[in-house]
Amino acid sequence: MSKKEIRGDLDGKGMKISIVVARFNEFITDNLLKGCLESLEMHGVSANDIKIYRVPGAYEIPLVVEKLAIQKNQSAIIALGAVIRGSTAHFDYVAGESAKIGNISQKYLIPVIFGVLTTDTIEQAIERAGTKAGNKGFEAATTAIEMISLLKKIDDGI
Ligand code: INI
Repeated sequence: MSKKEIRGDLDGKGMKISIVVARFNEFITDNLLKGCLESLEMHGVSANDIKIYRVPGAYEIPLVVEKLAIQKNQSAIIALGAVIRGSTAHFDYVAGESAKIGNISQKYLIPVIFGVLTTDTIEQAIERAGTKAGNKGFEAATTAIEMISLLKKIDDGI
């Protein structure tokens, strides 16, 4: 029996991307945004097709993501934030709320990518924002492009 494996490509030409980025822990989220934009540019997404929405903290991300998803005019939405347990008494609430974007993705059938760091320490967050452990923002953008492409293939009956 022949098997067919389908995966998304990494050609971002023509894709329209919205980025929702939290200002809280801005020294981290700025680096996530930098990595995210680097990946989008590297994969051919036009600067004219990128919109950046700033929100106060990760807790506010889902509302703006849902507001954008409802418009149905974006290829994907990328959420960027940094929730650090060490300095957050209500870590679980903030991190848990930000993760609700998964439900929005499924409700509106649009890739919503979780580029929110949830770490125990500031050091871990720094590592994942472009130093030792890659850049989660870069990964989020690459994932967005791959998922847009994969969904399109399904739409095209591939
Ligand atoms: N928001 C974050 O994005 N990261 C955090 O680590 C954080 N801490 O530490 O509390 C944080 N809090 C703010 C929160 O996201 C809301 O903006 C605030 O509670 C107002 O609704």
